[in-house]
Amino acid sequence: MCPEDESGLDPTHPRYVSLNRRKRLAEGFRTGIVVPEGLIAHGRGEMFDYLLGEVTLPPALIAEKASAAALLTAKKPVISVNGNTAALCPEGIIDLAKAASAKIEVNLFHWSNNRALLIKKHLTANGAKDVIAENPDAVLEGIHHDRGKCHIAGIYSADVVLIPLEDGDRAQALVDMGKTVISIDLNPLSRTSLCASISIVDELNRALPNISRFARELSKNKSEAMKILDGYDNFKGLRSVYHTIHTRFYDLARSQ
Ligand code: PTJ
Repeated sequence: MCPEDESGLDPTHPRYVSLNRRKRLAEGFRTGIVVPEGLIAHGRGEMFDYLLGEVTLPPALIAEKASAAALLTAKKPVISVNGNTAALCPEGIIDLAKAASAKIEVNLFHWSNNRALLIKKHLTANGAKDVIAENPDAVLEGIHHDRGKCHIAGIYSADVVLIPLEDGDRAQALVDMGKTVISIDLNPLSRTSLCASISIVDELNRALPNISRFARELSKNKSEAMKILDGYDNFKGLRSVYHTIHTRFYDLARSQ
């Protein structure tokens, strides 16, 4: 008999971490937090994580530090949370909101008031306070569809928005509204990664604790945070990710 953890998974399985994430997502799907499309999005993310070697690359770490700096120096920082993000890493969202004094807004691509409430409940059960979720009272400029729904007290009036696992159209709308947009997206070719102000090409569960750690470090030195932001070059980071994938495949091809 193999040992099992409380989730019923075998911790000695070589893909235990990945199986655990799938389990959280599948549970989220069963409880109505995650939409079916979210399962597809996760598969796409896993595929890109394979290409990256399932590690936080140096350019991702730089982007995570710059993101911490942007959140800390913001007037109104907001973390946007969708179904996948809530199911995968509620602890990470809540801890980052604390570390960066950011608001949490449930903001959905496949909007429903009921799902927003379910996600709010899930976050609250995990220790979140003051989650903005139901009854949106604003729309993202240029998005005349349910997926534009948001809150004046949250994303609509925010100056810096963190958007994990976000759709490109909505990401672009936030950029067009003049906000500093931080994406977490394993696909370095997605419209979201290409249009964000700071593109973190890393897995959500690795990225969030890194940003929190940097936020705690930088909170003691805001002028250092400003300096980091001033010197940050997003396209340099994306080029470095493309280069890493290329080199990784080149080396693998030569070694076989
Ligand atoms: O809950 P909703 O209604 O707001 O819908 C959420 C989804 C994810 C379905 C919606 O935002 C969507 O359709 O997103 P996309 O356009 O599929 O983009 C999601 C991006 O996140 C893709 O580029 C994936 O590669 C990436 N991704 C998936 N899982 C992870 C990830 N990036 C980082 N970490 C992950 N775990």
